Parts: sequence; structure tokens; C-alpha cells
Amino acid sequence: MAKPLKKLVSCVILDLDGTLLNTDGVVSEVLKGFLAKYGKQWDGREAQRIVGKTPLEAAAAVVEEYGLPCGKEEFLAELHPVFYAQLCNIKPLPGASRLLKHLSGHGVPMALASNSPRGSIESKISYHQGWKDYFSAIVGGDEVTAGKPSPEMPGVTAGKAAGMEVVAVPSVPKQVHLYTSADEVINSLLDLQPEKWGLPPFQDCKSFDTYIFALHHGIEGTLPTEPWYISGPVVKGFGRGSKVLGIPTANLSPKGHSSLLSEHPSGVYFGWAGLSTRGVYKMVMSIGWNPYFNNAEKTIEPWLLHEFTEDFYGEELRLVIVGYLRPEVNFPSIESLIAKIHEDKRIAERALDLPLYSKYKDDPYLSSSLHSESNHS
Ligand code: ADP
Ligand code: RBF
Ligand code: MG
Repeated sequence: MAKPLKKLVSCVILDLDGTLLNTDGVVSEVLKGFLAKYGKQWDGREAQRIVGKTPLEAAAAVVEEYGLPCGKEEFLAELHPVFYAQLCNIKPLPGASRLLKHLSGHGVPMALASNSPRGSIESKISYHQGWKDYFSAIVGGDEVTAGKPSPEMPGVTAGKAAGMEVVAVPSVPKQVHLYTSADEVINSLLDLQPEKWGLPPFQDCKSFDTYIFALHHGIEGTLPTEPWYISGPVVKGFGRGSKVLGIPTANLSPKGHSSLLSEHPSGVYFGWAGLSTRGVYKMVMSIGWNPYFNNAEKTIEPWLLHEFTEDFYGEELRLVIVGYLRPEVNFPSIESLIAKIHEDKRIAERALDLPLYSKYKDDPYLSSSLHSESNHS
């Protein structure tokens, strides 16, 4: 049974790094550059080990992990200025701008509480139009005598101790068990439902007409995203898509896509898929760890909504992702997983007919063929 709403929320306190900003993305990029200097190669899988750490802690972990021929302090001293020069490249996490705009538009007061120093906070947010004005108060780690109590759970314990309702948005995957004291744990801000807390609900379908159309077609649950692009050859997956589920997914290799993967929360998305020699198709995909199968690696699995008469392993697949459907979840049975994926398919199929989403069908990215080899034959 759902927990009864204890109190109506009247103002919101937000964390910055890993909640509103993808700070880890930039930390990863900086560390990658340093490793190259030491002749080591960053393959993206270490990313998980540095998430949620300060740049300094992350650096220490990397020195140890890679057995770098330098002291931790030396590495940190080198890293620091490079990281600070990159503050301008820290991007908002998906759903962050939407949330800030929404709450501010409804006059909900917001404050920012972060463990990083005040100056660093101000500098980070200064690169995002309007962000400074969203907050009526900002508190930095250097302005309080004791920072947030536990580095594993920034803010959750503090929030509960202050009698607040706390929604945790962990940046480390598969760590839900660390946040048991939070009132809710969500995968990303895309999944936040303000109305659960007595705040005004999102109304994303931009025009009233679109909203009514969506209601009629059962696609009111889709959320348009800034389109993002990803491509690569179709690789072998776990061999269970078609065999176990009857749902073939043309897997892309996570290698070489580590920054895109860290930028985009796991979940079920939809968009358009281009196969250079075949055409452009509607597509619905999961990106993540497939909780039902509990994969070790974040996978990218698009199901092309078309009947093919043959496999197309090795072919160049290009994707434009235009909308978000739901978080990945676990299911009590394989039948319920399959049923849910078929529902995703129906929603995506209809949604992609909306001008909002259908306009990307003609995106040149989908049909531009990368490889000239195919012309030689
Ligand atoms: P794997 O585990 O190797 O990804 P799947 O059972 O998921 O195997 O099957 C995926 C393969 O099936 C794709 O790589 C592709 O070659 C083929 N395929 C056939 N029809 C489709 C479709 N509609 N969508 C995605 N892949 C398809
Ligand atoms: N797997 C899950 O464990 N949970 C999900 O919520 C989930 N949603 C999916 C949605 C779509 C549209 C697709 C294509 C796949 C989804 N899967 C999900 C992934 C499924 O488990 C995966 O395709 C198989 O593991 C095959 O490798
Ligand atoms: Mg597959």
C-alpha cells in the first residue's frame, strides 16, 4: 500500500553534483586525459568507481587502481586546476532544467545545499542560464561546521533528521539499498512526480491540442527529450532477446559510448533507427542493466518496430532518441516483462506519429552512410 502523504511540501532543497549537474561526466573526461598522459587507457568501466566522489577522492582511487608512478598528492595537484578549468563544460542532468523551470514557474521556493565550496557552486551554476535566480538560498560545504553526515548518502540522512520528505536520485547504479531512509528513490529527475509531494504536476505536452491528442491515443506518458544520437555496428548480445522474450533487440556495443551512457539515465526510450542499406524505422529501446536479468554492464538494446526477414549483425545502426517512457524495472515474471515491453511498443508506435517526434524521421543522421565500403561491391 502507498504510504500516506505526511505533509505538503512548500519548498525544495536540491543537491547539485550528481543531482542537477553531471559533474561525474567532466571528472571522467579529465581523468581520462591524465591517464593517457601516463600511457594508460581509460575504458570507461572505472566510471562507476569515481561516481559520487569529489575530484580529489576520484583521483586517489585512480592512482591506486592504475598503479600510477606518481604520488597521490602530486596527481591531485596536477588534476585540480584542470578540473576547475572544465567547470564550464558540466552539463545539466536530464530533467534538471525541466524541474527548476517548473518549480520556479509555480513560485515554489528552492535552495541549493551542496558539499562543494560556495565559490565552486556559484561558478558551476553561472554557466547555466537563469540558474542562479532560481535559488533563494545557497549553502556550500565550507559554510557549515559539519557537512552532510554520510558521503554515501549525501543529503538523505540530513534531510530526514530535519523532518523533511526526501527523494534520493542516486548517481551510482544498483545502490538502492543504501538509500533506505529516503521517502522515495528514483532513477533520475525524469521520474520525479511532484504531485506525490503536494507540488504542482508537470504538464509537458506543450500545446493543449497535443495534450488532448495524447490522451486520446494513450500516449500521455511520454516525455520529449532533447534528441540524442548514437550509432555503431550491431553486436551480439546475450542471445535471449528473441529466444527468451520473442523480442529481438539490435544491441550496440557500450564501448566507445561511455560518456553518452553516463549522460543518459537508464530507462525505456523511443525514437528512430536507420540501417543504411535498409531504411528508417520506429524504435523502442531499453538502456541499462535490465533489472530482470541483472546485467553487469549498461546495455543499449533497441527493438526496431518492423518485421525483418533476416538478421543484420555487423550493420551500421544509427539511432535518434527523441522521447522517454519509463524507468527500467524488475518484474515478478517473464510474462509480465514481455507484456510491459509490448505496451512500450504500442505507446512508442503511436507517439512517433506525433509531429513532435515524427519530424526526426528525416534527420540526415539516420541515413548518412558512414562506410564507403558498402559502395565498392
Ligand atoms: P542478441 O542477444 O545477439 O542481441 P537478439 O535475440 O536480441 O540477440 O536478436 C537481435 C538480432 O536480431 C539483431 O542483432 C538483428 O540482427 C536481428 N533482428 C531481427 N529483427 C529485429 C528487430 N525488429 N529489431 C532488432 N533486431 C532484429
Ligand atoms: N528489462 C528489464 O529487466 N526491465 C525493463 O523494464 C525492461 N524494459 C524493456 C523495454 C524495452 C522497450 C525493451 C526492448 C527491452 C526491455 N528490457 C527490460 C530488456 C530486456 O530484458 C532485454 O531486451 C533482454 O534482456 C534481451 O537482452
Ligand atoms: Mg539483443
